[in-house]
Amino acid sequence: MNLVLLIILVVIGLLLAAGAAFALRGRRTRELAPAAKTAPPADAPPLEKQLDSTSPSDVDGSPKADTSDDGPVGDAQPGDASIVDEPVDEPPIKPTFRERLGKARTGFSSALGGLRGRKVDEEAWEELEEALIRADVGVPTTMAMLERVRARTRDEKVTDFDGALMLLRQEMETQLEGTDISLTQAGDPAVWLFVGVNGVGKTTTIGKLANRETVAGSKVVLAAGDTFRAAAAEQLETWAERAGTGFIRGAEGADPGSVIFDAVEHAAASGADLVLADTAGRLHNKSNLMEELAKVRRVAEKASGQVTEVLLVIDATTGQNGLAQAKQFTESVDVTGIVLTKLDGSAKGGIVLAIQSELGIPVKLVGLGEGIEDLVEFDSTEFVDALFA
Ligand SMILES: Nc1nc2c(ncn2[C@@H]2O[C@H](COP(=O)(O)OP(=O)(O)OP(=O)(O)O)[C@@H](O)[C@H]2O)c(=O)[nH]1
Ligand SMILES: [Mg+2]
Repeated sequence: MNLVLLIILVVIGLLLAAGAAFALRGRRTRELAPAAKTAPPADAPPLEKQLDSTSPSDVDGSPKADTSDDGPVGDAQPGDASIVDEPVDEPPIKPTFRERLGKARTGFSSALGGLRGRKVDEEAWEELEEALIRADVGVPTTMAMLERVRARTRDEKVTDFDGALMLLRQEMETQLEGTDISLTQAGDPAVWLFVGVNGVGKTTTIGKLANRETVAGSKVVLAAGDTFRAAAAEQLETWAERAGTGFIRGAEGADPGSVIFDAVEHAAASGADLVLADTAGRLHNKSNLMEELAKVRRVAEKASGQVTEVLLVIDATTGQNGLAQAKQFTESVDVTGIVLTKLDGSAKGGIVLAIQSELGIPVKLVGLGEGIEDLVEFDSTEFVDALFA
């Protein structure tokens, strides 16, 4: 009997132990199950990497924000928009005329570097003469200036070359002093005619000026007087759209004078203040083309406005040839001022001195790039400062 009881107790004990073991196993399986479901595939990157890769700063390949800082960015969580590297809209620092002169400045001023600290002697004078000619001041202007500077050096008993360079600087300032860079607007409307050889920057200059004058409050009309190519009118039209001005064009091959005449009449009728008239680029030594220009001007004068400026556009990179162009154009149309373009890409700023001293025509505007803002008034003091910087 006792044996039977013992067997029953052993069986019950075994059953209880088996039940407990089964219950424990079930609990562990439940605990492990969710983790098994979210486990990444074997080739997936670690979790931090997955989160990082969803951060917007990675989309454009820009560097990620440093979230280790204590500042506001440091509190950001992955995926939070605040960690995006947003570009900060800081107003651009406008470079000065001197800085923008770029090559024109460095060409001459680096040559002067080799002359500083020397004594006044024939060798130094010759090097200076060469530097001036290289900078496109031209032989006659260089000779005339150096003659005056040498005389003063002797009279004032200057023995170091730095002193001589100071006198040259004064000489240049005197040459450029009193340059009248004003552009006459009175004319109801005033007409400014742009002339010059091919590709010097006439149309671009008109675009830049159209913007400048519109911003200053003038009502401007652009006249597509370059009827030689259809693309020329289209180029001017694009500038008119950018600057928000009126625009008049004719058919390809139309008489340029009549297009400008129409533009002036249109400007007068619509109360515009200023007509900027483009013309086709032409070779200064082709007399028929120069005669055509004289006619364009006469026809423009017959309209309701008045031609108050004829601006000859010269490319600074063409050097002394610019002087030859200026001579020829002046003979056909009464040039009132020069626009010297591409001075940003030239080591030959001295052409300014040559033009003013040999022809007496003021350089009124300077082009320093292709952008709409890249046109500045010629500032003789800054120009000379830049050459000697
Ligand atoms: N770097 C630089 N480029 C300029 C400047 N002015 C004009 N250009 C460029 O010179 C090229 C010729 O300019 P345009 O305005 O078409 O010259 P254009 O005198 O009207 O030419 P044509 O109508 O063909 O006679 C263009 O690529 C302009 O962007 C300047 O001041 N600096
Ligand atoms: Mg043009």
